[in-house]
Amino acid sequence: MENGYVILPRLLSDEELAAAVQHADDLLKGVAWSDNDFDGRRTRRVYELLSRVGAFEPLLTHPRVRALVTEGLGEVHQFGMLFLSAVDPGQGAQALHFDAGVYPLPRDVEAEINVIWALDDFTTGNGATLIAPGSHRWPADRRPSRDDLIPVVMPAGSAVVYSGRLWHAAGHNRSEATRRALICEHVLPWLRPADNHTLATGIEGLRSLSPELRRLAGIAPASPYHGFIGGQDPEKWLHRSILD
Ligand SMILES: O=C(O)CCC(=O)C(=O)O
Repeated sequence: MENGYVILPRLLSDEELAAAVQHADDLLKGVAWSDNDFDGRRTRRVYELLSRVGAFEPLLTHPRVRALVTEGLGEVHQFGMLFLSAVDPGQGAQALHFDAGVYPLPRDVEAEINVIWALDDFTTGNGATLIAPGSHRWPADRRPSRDDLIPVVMPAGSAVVYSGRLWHAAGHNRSEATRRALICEHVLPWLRPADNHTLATGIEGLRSLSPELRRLAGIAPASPYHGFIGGQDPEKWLHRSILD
């Protein structure tokens, strides 16, 4: 609450980490570098992960992370942007930003709680995420200086959970190896999430998700009527239409 982030070291078992890394590598096959400076022209990104969750499921639903996100946003929330990121050698530091900056909300509204899962060790040399501790409480006109930043150094299998108001950026990868991460935003249920998960996942894809992931895909109504389809809870609608 005070610093705007917490590092949860070594949350994954060796088996879970190895499976997640293998899944990441499978998804990254044939993926080209991004075509813009913000994402990074030496960075590969994979989106639409809810239609190919695979070995990422234990990361997306990890109870320690889920508890923190629920504490910050309440029981009902949804994924915002969700992507696999591979920061390749030579990728320079990303532009500093805070994720909730996409919403025209006052700075004191906590609209997002986000997670970066380290699939490789995050080091000062390979572009560990840079954060400005406490910056989630800064006024709207304050920007971080170099002295405000620290790297999120953590071993593979760890996660950093942080406020969507925290200033941060991917660091400069000066190493010889790729730095892979699973980045998972969670937003309040009445906001439009950055990614369109329902369209990307499709009706059959949504049905095949676990109930928890389906809720996080945006199926849980924000409140009665808010998010309904055909006048009812989309969870009921999805299952009723199987029977039709
Ligand atoms: O990869 C990272 O360390 C952070 C990436 C990030 O903040 C973003 O792309 O929005």
